[in-house]
Amino acid sequence: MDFRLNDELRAIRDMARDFAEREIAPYADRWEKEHYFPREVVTKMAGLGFYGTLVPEEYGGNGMGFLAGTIITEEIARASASLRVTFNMQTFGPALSIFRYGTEEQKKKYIPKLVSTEMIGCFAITEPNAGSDIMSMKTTAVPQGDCFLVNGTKTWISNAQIADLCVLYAYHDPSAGSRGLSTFLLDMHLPGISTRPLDKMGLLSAPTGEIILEDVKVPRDALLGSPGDGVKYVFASLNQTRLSCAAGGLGIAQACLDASVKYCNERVQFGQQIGQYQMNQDMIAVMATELEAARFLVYRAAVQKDEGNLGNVLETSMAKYYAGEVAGKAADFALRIYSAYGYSTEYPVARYYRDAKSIQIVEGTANIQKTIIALDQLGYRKANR
Ligand code: GRA
Repeated sequence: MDFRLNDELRAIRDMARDFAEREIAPYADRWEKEHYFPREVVTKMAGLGFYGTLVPEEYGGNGMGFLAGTIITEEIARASASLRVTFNMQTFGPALSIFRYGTEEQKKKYIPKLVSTEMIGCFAITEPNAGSDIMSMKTTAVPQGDCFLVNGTKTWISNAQIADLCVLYAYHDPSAGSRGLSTFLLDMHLPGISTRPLDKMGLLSAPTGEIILEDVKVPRDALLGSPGDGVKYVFASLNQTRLSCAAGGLGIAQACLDASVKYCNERVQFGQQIGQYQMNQDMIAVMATELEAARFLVYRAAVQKDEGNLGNVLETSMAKYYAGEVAGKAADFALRIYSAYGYSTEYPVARYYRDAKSIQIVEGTANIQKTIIALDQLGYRKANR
């Protein structure tokens, strides 16, 4: 067991941190206010290889691995939690699913364009009545002639309104239970697809929307992997995107700690810096310790994946659950330390507070992660596959 990052990973972390501090942090609050998705910055990140970590060179990636991808996500989230979402939409979700299950033709067609961000990706699981309960989704993709006829509504889809490619989960045979679920590489520019933007509390620079699918004719070769394997792919994909989401939680918590330390050393009340007060020291100590504990959980899950264990659902769920809680608490503490200035939009702390809540909700809520962990511990359902 070695707790130190090697030289290569330290260099990647420093590069991502430097990029985030120069190109993202100074503008993040303005972008949020304007609900602006800075695609030009995303393109720059692609130029640095940030979206190629899980993909080998032959498909335009750099194969640096899960821990590298995790560290990059963390550093970007520290400056803007909205921009951490792009890692799941390009790499941890679509590119990795296509790499694992796609045909050679599909890999060549899509992966290099996702890595370079020439194509913006998304994945569509959630529906108005299928949130935590994935399997109750209603979208169908029924075989018809040389196509699948797709109908349904997906909601809370990151990138819905800007995506070129969507990894869509839908029932090709609604009567076949979980064996009726399949996965499709949906060209978002096909006739019959419309989108509607959704407003939300935070992550305002990350577009979110509904996708409405009305008699969309999807060609047969858009099927990913085998028909009926959708259930396997959707849970396997969530087990990778949850890692990147957890890394986002680390970034937010680190931003909260950084901001709190700075303010504790600046702000003077009752004749001394507020960092001199033990009640603030308590919060700083708890934030620093819990963040470090969360980081070890997240990095361990990433290292396991780099060792080939992509079915580490238990450890990934623990990492996602705990990183979400730590981000939420760190944001709460930062707001207490900043008080009225934390509540104002003059400082980024209010943004951290809004964004931290998202980590407890997306990619499976905190309660879903706890359910997965508890069922495993109680011996009711083994988490790791
Ligand atoms: O036996 P079977 O053939 O019927 O299959 C079952 C099971 O074996 C079926 O799924 C299979 N399965 C798996 N297969 C491979 C279950 N887990 C796995 C796995 N890890 N790998 C149904 O299983 P079940 O046990 O009966 O499941 P369930 O009781 O229906 O639900 C389980 C559970 C609650 C854990 C699940 O539904 C779940 O994880 N729900 C959370 C939904 C979620 O995470 N949504 C995220 C939406 S995407 C998103 O938020 C994007 C945000 C973007 C961003 O910001 O990053």
